[in-house]
Amino acid sequence: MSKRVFLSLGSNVGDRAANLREALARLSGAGVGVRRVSSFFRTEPVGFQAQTWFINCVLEGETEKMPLRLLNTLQRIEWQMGRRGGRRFGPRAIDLDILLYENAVVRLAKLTIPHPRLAERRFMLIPLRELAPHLRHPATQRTVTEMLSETHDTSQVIRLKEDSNPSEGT
Ligand code: A4P
Ligand code: MG
Repeated sequence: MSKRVFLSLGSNVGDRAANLREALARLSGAGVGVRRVSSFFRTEPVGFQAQTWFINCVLEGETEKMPLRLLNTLQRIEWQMGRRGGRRFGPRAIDLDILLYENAVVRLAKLTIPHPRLAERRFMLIPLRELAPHLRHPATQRTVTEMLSETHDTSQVIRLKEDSNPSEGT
């Protein structure tokens, strides 16, 4: 039985939009069917102000993988795309996070689903709203639209006109 998942993709090193596209292709080749992809957004870094702005998007996918297997797949792709540790919240060619996995609530040392910072991240909520505004957080029961209107995050998230035009702006 395949499961519906929402994944967050982010990059702030190199050709950021190309990195997102490469990750989407690698996911498709690794057992994560890509159903829909949000627009790409230029996003102000959250956590470290000094970094280059990110490009973020969210995908709706379908997979047979159990949550920890899926995490493993994401980490393998991050590794293949040149992520070699580095500081937490620091610059990265690609960061792949599991936002939602069906209605599952998972609390393990290395995996929390829904993503623990989903409600505090406009760079996750705004792309997610494009795909699923009425989707509910399985623990808080808030919809994506509600989480956005309630979040304290004020960082900027700007939709790119074309996902092929990553070079405009910062
Ligand atoms: N982990 C736990 N739950 C999950 C989950 N649902 N999905 C664990 C993915 N991983 C999860 O992640 C650290 C550990 O989190 C993993 O080993 C996994 O076992 P990481 O990717 O190695 O490190 P990270 O990304 O630096 O930390 P983390 O916790 O993922 O941070 P965030 O909250 O994702 O923030 N600003 C903008 N504008 N755009 C961004 O994309 N990203 C971050 C990272 C900070 N600021 C940003 C952005
Ligand atoms: Mg991460």
